Amino acid sequence: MVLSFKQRMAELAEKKDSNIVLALDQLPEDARSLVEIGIKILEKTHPYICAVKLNHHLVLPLGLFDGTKKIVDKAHNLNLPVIMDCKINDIGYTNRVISENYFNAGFDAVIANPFVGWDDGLQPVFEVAEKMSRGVILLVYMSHKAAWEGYGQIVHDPNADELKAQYLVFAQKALAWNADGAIVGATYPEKIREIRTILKEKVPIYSPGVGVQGGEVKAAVEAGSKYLIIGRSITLADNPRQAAKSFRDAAKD
Ligand code: O7M
Repeated sequence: MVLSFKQRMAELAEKKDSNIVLALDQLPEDARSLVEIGIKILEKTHPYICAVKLNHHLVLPLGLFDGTKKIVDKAHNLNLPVIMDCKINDIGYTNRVISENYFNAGFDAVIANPFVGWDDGLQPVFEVAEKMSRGVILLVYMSHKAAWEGYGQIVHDPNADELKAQYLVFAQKALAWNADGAIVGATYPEKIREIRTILKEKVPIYSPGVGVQGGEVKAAVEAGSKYLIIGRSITLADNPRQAAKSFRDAAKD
């Protein structure tokens, strides 16, 4: 039986004793190419992380089937799944093409925005992911300062016929659509706690925002984050290996 992305992540996190997802975004300035630097950081940090997340920082300059694929292949050689943080947010037809391209380039999961809804929105993304045994992770509450403007607005929930915060409706969608994960900023532990009461063990919470953005490992994990997405505090550290290990150890404690 093929394991779902959610199951693969849970197994790997346990096997590697780490819940750190490395955001391979901004890399230190160096005479070498982005691919070489990215691969070097993976070689240094891989014992202490359970997955890698790429964003447009590398995919735009490197090209999807060229440099990016080399990084994805390297991560796979190190037994690390790779998540594409493309925040899919378009009509269904376009969303299908976006997800097919990322999955064909080897990505194990994509991140999508539930704002576009299901019908002719994210349904095709979930269909492609299921067919190709990949994952879909949904944004539920972002880590930045203005997150309240969109994710925190009060909306009418037609199912319950009541007013509630947008992120609570998104958490319910993550559950109903059987998403492989939900993104909730580590900068808002109280939101993690609230969303966790909806998702329980069924949809794991991935939290970016630790370190540079001000979020703390302990507060996020205690509130219910299963995975921590960490970028600059590792990639730009003097010693990325040591930084990854410290975050891994702090999360374990
Ligand atoms: O640790 P950092 O701040 O250097 O990097 C955090 C990464 O997580 C970076 O790739 C951001 O684009 C991403 N991110 C957030 O910082 N906040 C969010 O709310 C959501 C994400 C993200 O990963 O979205 C899926």
